Amino acid sequence: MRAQSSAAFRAVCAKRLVKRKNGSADIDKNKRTSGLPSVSIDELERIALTVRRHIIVMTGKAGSGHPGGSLSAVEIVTSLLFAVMRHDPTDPRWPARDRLVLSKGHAAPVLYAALAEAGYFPVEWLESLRKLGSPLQGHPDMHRTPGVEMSTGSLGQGLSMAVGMALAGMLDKSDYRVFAIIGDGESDEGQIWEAAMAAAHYRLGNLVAVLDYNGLQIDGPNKQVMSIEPVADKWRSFGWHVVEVDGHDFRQLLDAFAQAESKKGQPTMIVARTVKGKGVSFMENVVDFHGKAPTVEQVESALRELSSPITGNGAR
Ligand SMILES: Cc1ncc(C[n+]2csc(CCOP(=O)(O)OP(=O)(O)O)c2C)c(N)n1
Ligand SMILES: [Mg+2]
Repeated sequence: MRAQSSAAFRAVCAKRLVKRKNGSADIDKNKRTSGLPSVSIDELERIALTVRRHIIVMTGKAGSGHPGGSLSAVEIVTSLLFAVMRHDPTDPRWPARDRLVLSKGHAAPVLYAALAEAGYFPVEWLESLRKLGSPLQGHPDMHRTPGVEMSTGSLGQGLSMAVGMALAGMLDKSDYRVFAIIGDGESDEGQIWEAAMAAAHYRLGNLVAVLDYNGLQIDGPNKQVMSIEPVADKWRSFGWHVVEVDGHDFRQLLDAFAQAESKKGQPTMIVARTVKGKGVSFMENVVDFHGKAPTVEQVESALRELSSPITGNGAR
């Protein structure tokens, strides 16, 4: 049950990301993207496939964890770490880095898999998920794991911490940007809306949140537990710029992130419609796989399904 190795990807990506850093820091401090090589959609889709396979293998090996909400966020996290953010896996504390806060911290496997692929730590670490003493605990721990920006898991808090980071960046006159990923069940927390109000009040144009809108939470559909509709209107009424996308379509996601970058003085919310368990037929839209690991047989079956990339229109 070893995770699929993709050293070639990591080498390509590490080179690109370092160039990204130099492109910004050495060429022109104020130009974030000048002279940077672009990442192809094909390449992103291949990385997403690898990340999905890691999620299955790691949770299967751990015998616990949260595969459903990890699989729904694969394209969101992959876009950020491989195409959008300015960061350097060889220098995780680089002061000018963009920050990513996984507010829905239970989806740690997707973050760990993408960080490993980006080169923050060896892919072999993924096999230690949730083991006693491992750097990869069940929820992200900023003191243990390179690339983890904020310890999360207590739902509702991550967005507030991202607001604080964005405010600090503004006060320091730094041009780093802050990204936060929240869940739709997590949106039941009142603290999310306090953070929403504060971000608009402080005109945090350097803050982008993504809602992983997979329609399910821990024990059922959001619509039954606590509907968040009309969610786009809610965020607009809180003063945010809102973009709605298919959260598994890289083109739509990258367009939305580009739009967010051009918005000054206003935070952006990307409402990403996703499928919980995306990519594995017996996990898709199944509440049970919120917090249940696949069995050995299910790992084998899932890996057979995850043999070719998912393209923008959902086809393989
Ligand atoms: C404050 C708090 N209350 C309860 C939980 C337990 N919990 C973990 S995940 C989850 C459901 C989250 O649903 P959602 O945000 O939709 O996550 P996703 O579907 O993306 O996995 C709950 C209630 C928690 N982690 N924190
Ligand atoms: Mg959900």
